[in-house]
Amino acid sequence: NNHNSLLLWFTGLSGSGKSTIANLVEKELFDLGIKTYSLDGDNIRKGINNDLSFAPEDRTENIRRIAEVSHLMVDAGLVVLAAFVSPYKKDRENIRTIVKDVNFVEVYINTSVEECERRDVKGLYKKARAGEIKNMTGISAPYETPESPDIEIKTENESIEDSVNRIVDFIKPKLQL
Ligand code: GGZ
Repeated sequence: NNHNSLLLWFTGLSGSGKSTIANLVEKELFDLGIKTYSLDGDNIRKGINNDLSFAPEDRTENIRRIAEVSHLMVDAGLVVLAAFVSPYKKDRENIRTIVKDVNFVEVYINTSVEECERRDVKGLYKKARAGEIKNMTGISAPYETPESPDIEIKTENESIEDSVNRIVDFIKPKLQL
């Protein structure tokens, strides 16, 4: 059990700011001399999980595999930052079971679906409204709100700098610096 490693898990809607915040947290950790690795849709859904869709059972399998991979990476001594919609409560609870003995921090990036749709960085909400994408979280698929995340970030009320600092301050005591 490595005391310099942990799993930081970001959950929230598409476009909520998970990856943006995770990347800034990673930068801060790098400056503290901590070895990190980030997992997100870009490196996971294009690789190991390229056989999975956004149907509920595939999302469950997506999260399960990511939790297993994260467990290995944390075991290897890394701080792992995982940014996935992870909309189902039972899937998020399963992460805790899978990584059991390692430090696990759940960060809920709470941005309203209205705001995510306004931003629509990738044009996915527009496509979902047009019926071109099915199972779009927040539109045609559920997002089950985390009830007791370790950290909740309301991106519409808090600056990104403050959010990043709050996360870094929360995990610092959990690491040997
Ligand atoms: C939600 C979708 C969908 C649907 C494609 N629903 O903003 P993004 O683009 O970069 O992040 C979203 C990503 C979600 O993949 P995850 O692996 O995080 O999802 S889950 O945890 O639920 O398995 C979005 C894009 O993929 N995307 N279609 N229908 N997000």
